[in-house]
Amino acid sequence: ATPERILVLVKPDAVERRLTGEILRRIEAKGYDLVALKVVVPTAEVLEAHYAEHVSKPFYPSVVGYMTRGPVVAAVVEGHRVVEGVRSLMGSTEPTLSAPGTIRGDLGRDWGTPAMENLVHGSDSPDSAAREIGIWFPELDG
Ligand code: YYY
Ligand code: MG
Repeated sequence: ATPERILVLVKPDAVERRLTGEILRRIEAKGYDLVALKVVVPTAEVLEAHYAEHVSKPFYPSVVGYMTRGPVVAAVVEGHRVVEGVRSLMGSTEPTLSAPGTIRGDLGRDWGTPAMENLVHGSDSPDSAAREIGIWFPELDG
């Protein structure tokens, strides 16, 4: 069976702060494999597909402004129970409340901006991962 996969996005705040290497380092150091990687400025269309569950929420316009302000690094990461593992490495959604030792807890904070700038995205289930990988990496099969 193919090992489990997750879509990871290093978000524009992390790219701006030159934290891409640090974030990917933590994922690789945990023992997961990078199987696809690219730098891309997301379009509104890609974000609408990606954030389908959030499009109608009040914070969505600020998320679009945040996520389209510069490049993101998109990655497909593979490994046993990688969704749970990467979600654990990321920490909880709000950087201020994320545990120390996590990416968001160690490197992120609340900047008081309209958008919650939390450095990284990781799919929340294997099904979400498959859906999101199709959006960001349509050139990958399976
Ligand atoms: O999966 P995760 O990124 O931890 O959080 P989600 O609840 O899926 O929200 C997606 C994305 O939306 C989050 O990373 C920041 C943003 N957001 C926000 O700006 N304000 C909120 N109240 C909730 C989420
Ligand atoms: Mg989510």
